[in-house]
Amino acid sequence: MRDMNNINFSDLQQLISSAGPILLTTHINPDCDGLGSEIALYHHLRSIGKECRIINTSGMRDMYNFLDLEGHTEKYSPDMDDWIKSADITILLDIGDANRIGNMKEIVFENTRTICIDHHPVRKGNSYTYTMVNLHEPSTGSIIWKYLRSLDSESKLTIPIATALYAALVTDTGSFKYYNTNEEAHQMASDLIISGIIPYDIHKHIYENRSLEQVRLLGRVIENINFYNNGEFVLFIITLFDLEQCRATHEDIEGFTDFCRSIRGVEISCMILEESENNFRINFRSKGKYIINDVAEKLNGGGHPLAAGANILNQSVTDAEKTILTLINKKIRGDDDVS
Ligand SMILES: [Mn+2]
Repeated sequence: MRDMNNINFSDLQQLISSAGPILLTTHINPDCDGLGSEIALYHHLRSIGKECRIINTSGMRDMYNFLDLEGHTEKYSPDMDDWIKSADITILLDIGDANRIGNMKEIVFENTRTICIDHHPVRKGNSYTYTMVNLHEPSTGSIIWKYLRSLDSESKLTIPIATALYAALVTDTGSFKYYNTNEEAHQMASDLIISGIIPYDIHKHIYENRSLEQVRLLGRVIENINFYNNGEFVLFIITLFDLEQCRATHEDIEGFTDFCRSIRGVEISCMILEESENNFRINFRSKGKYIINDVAEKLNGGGHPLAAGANILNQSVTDAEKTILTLINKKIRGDDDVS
């Protein structure tokens, strides 16, 4: 995955130190890894006197406000275009596919140099000026942690930085459960705890903060899951109607695909989420017997071997479901050209 534009920490440090204003951003519907990475980097950049802003296409879920008590993250609006045009560099965090910065894409790519920092593979056709991609890192926050440690290995990280990085790490490793959890993940956690964070406080914000609407929606999902391929494949569909009935939002689906994967005998779990009429977000999770990012790639998506996603646009839900059942059936039977 190394290419000519893949930079190392000292390259990044040089780029930052010689740069004018810096824009930080992450993908639409940002998660704790994207937000934590940009917030941690923001505090660092400000501490070295850089002018920078965090501007995201989507707003932030209220439950993540603890990551940004001072309110540095901003939601994009066109009146920010003048500032964005004045930015020298944009650092895109946790976003290997530039399409996932939504309606900021054009202004960012036309006016600034771009650095993609990620642990997902960069999608083909993306034209980042530089990339810092390491597929072996459990989170993008882990890359930021290593970068900050490459600058100063001695002193404690500030509480806002350590909080942001811990949230990134704990969510992307599924609380240190997923296959990507390694020794360094625990070393990073240890370093952040030494820096003064209290893991349980962060855990409470993220995991003991469910809305009633989310629990209602999960109940509906559990009632309506379907099993295929001798129970190895579980599929569930959430339509706009389901969301409306539960008064839930797209944000409330976080963790559902993982939850369904946790059922005994299930190897692959898949969610079809109707994001707007006849447009679907597809999430795949695998327990490890099958890799599924190749399936996601068939749908022009991508991701990690055991956690990937794609979009299916302008199809009926029945057709979207059929497409997925066919792909997964081939994958499980092993008689396909997918793997
Ligand atoms: Mn991530």
